[in-house]
Amino acid sequence: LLCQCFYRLEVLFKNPQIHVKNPHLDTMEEDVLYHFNLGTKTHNLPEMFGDIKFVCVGGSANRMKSFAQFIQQELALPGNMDNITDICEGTDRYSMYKVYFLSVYPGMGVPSISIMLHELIKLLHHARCIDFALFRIGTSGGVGLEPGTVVVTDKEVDCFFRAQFEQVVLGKVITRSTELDVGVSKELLQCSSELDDVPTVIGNTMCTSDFYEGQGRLDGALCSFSTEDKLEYLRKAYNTGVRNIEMESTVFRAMCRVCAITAVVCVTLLNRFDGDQISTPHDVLVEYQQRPQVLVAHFIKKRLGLI
Ligand code: R2B
Ligand code: URA
Repeated sequence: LLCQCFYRLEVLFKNPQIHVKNPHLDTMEEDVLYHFNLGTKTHNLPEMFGDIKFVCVGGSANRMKSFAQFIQQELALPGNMDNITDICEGTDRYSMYKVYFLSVYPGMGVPSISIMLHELIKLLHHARCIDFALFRIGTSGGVGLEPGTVVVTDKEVDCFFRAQFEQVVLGKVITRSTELDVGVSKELLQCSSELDDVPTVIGNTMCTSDFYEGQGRLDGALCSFSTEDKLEYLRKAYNTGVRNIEMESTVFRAMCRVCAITAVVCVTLLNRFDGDQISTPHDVLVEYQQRPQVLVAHFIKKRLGLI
């Protein structure tokens, strides 16, 4: 089974080699991936990472560590995972665990994940990885959904419900699309129907740059709007197809869609029509947070023909 699993890991995803879209990189003698504490001269990146077939980013540092251990167990991969070490521990910025796949904690919010993605995409490029997929797993606020529902993202939208990611570059706004031609969302939805306790829908995910006012919460340190304003905005979001709100998805898709198969899978911790505070008991939240992991693990196992 083990040999079969390794063999199959090679054919998990069909995707050409990653192409970084930066001509300047070719002229550099060395590339230091500063926030990972890795570099092309100091590390043999093809040897360290060349076998990577999928990458999951999201959650928290601890969750991504236990996710690596969970996948190793589920796929019966060899190695002692009790002492798994953080490849980025020299920097304190991000956390990264490797077991034939990468499990990365990218911090919270667009600026943090965007720095991480620049270095991750270059890492996969330098390591000459081919045929792999990138998943964002995590938590979110639900819009009109039962708490605990998993949302597999159809389209990542900004706060104006546009499927795009805007960034200021050299004083000008650059717009990158989050629209996807080939996705795996339907395949993930099918997987969820084969699992107990992973209620899942496909919907749009709104990405914001703030957890409080930016997500229409009334419970931040500042609040500039009324309850009616908040509900009207959430209703508008719902009517355009938004089913959850989080803080990284647009830049994740915009940066990765050109170089890998991608999927965004986030569990909802609360229904934002019912409130803003996350007061669900800790053990219930822990179980919710495992749902995207269970779904992605099932998807991988199915692709590998293990189930
Ligand atoms: C979901 O949860 C975090 C905020 O609590 C943020 O990283 C996100 O996208
Ligand atoms: N993460 C978010 O970004 N928003 C929520 O409401 C819950 C988790």
